[in-house]
Amino acid sequence: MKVKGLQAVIFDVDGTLADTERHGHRVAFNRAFEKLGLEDRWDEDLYGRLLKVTGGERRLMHYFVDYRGLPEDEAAKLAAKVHPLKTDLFVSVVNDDEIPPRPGLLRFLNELRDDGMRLAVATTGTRSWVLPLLDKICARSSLEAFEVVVTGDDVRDRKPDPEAFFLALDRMKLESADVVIVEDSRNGVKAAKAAGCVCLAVKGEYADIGRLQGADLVVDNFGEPDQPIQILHNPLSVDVPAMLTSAVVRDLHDVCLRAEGQ
Ligand code: XBP
Ligand code: MG
Repeated sequence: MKVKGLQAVIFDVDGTLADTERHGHRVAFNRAFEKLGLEDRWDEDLYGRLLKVTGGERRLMHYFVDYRGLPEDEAAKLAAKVHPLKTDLFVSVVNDDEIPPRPGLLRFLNELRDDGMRLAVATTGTRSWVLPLLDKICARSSLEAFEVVVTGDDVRDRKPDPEAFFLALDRMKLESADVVIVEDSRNGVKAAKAAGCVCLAVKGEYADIGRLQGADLVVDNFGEPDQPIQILHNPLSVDVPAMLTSAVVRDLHDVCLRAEGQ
């Protein structure tokens, strides 16, 4: 099959487009616990450990069973009660607080768009906050900025399962070899590789470099003129300048596919 060359870039949301977890989602979970009269509070360290489970409701279930010792049926009921409230509270965080895009992201998105690249989002998060967050971050309608937005509402399985990425590919009528996926976490990189795609990791606030090694290139940020990127893992020795550009992503894609004999 002749590979058409890079057609699209698919972005994860949490940790990739913005640092939403430590001071965003975690705060919303704690506000939900408080509103429901629960004693639970997730500090920054505990939340970092709980992030190994993607999907807020599944994370709550994991916490109530493994940390609070509740029976599964009770834990499931409580998670189902907390999560919708947390989601509403996170929408307020998105609307009221400034959750800035990661450094260099908007420059990178504009470069990709100007270079004719199709753009999509595939996240484990809940659609009711994803769309307003994308609107705020991209300072334009999310559906203008991204051709396809796949959220946790659209899939049964969460990352590291690749279902969200396969659905994005299906909706864009593309194959795995046509895209590069941008992720920030171990679960996200595993999902991208399980989808058979080239993966660029922009290390997230909670990610451990050692656990991003499955990615084809790992950097610390998207890069700005006054904030050059640091290369954290470059197994294919791709030529990476001080900022991520469309040319770098195209080169990464070409080098990876050549290395895979495609
Ligand atoms: C990150 C997640 C989400 C968020 C919380 O997804 O795992 O669950 O932590 O959002 P991604 P919800 O990195 O794929 O964007 O509570 O809506 O799940
Ligand atoms: Mg993420």
